[in-house]
Amino acid sequence: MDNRNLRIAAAQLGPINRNETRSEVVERLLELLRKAHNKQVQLIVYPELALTTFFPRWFVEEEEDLSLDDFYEKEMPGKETKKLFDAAKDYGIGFCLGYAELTELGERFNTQILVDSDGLTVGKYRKVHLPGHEEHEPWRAFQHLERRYFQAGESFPTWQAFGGVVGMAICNDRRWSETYRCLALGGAELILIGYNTPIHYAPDPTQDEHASFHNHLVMQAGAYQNGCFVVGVAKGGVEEGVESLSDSCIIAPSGEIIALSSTDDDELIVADIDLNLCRNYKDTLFDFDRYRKPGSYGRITNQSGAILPEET
Ligand code: ING
Repeated sequence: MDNRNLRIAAAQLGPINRNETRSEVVERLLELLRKAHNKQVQLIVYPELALTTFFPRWFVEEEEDLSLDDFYEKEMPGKETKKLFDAAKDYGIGFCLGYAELTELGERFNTQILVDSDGLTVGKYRKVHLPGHEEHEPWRAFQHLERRYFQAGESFPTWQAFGGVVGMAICNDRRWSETYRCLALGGAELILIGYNTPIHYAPDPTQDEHASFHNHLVMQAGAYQNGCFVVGVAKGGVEEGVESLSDSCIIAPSGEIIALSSTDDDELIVADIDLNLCRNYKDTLFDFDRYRKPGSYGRITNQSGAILPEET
């Protein structure tokens, strides 16, 4: 079978400060796009919430000089992001971009879009797994109010694009094995995941030292168990005082990391992948149709929490 080569890039971002304008951020995205163009990249992946600082770290009350709505996009592309769409189309480069979406109906989503090389939006994904808490919890060094500021998406769509089948996930989604399996059952060969991950996890600080290990563990496992390439792209560094994980990476269906960032700043990492490598796993060890036993997996969709066995 001839190969299905794709040159893909993870466009990691360093911190975006609260007072940085969208136009200034778009200039950073364009600089990474230019670097990608110079390396003949075909698809560039930006992080989660790539247009603003990670505002769920604050309890934002409506004030005269700041409204929560200021962090959301009411249209995509908007007037600032149109520059990115136009440049990508001129270069013939597809891209994946994470942003806070405010719909005409007033719904709020943590969203990622996939745009193909002629500038048309192929698909949109809305984050399903929302971590953190709903109410202001002042005991925390910083908040994690995604469950207050967003509503959850309800599905894991996939699309035919870039010569294969592409799916998207966002940040906390990558920690749940259901994410990868649902995407792979939709044929996904390439899963694009943006993330903003504080190193410190207030409910259990013993996890902090494992932040980098856990980040790669879940994406490497997801890639291998589903015969997929996975691209994980950070907004990292110390953003408004919060130390956030970088370690952006590109992972092969073997589970191996084939490209890894080395800074906490804006950084482009590139890999040449052959989507046919997915077949090595999907047609053998992880031949879903031959080996999976959905009839035995009822608990996975019938329950949210665990149901313990009777005392013996
Ligand atoms: N961030 C985090 C993530 O799942 C989190 C939530 C924070 C988990 C700190 C663990 C520790 O990577 C988002 N945005 O989902």
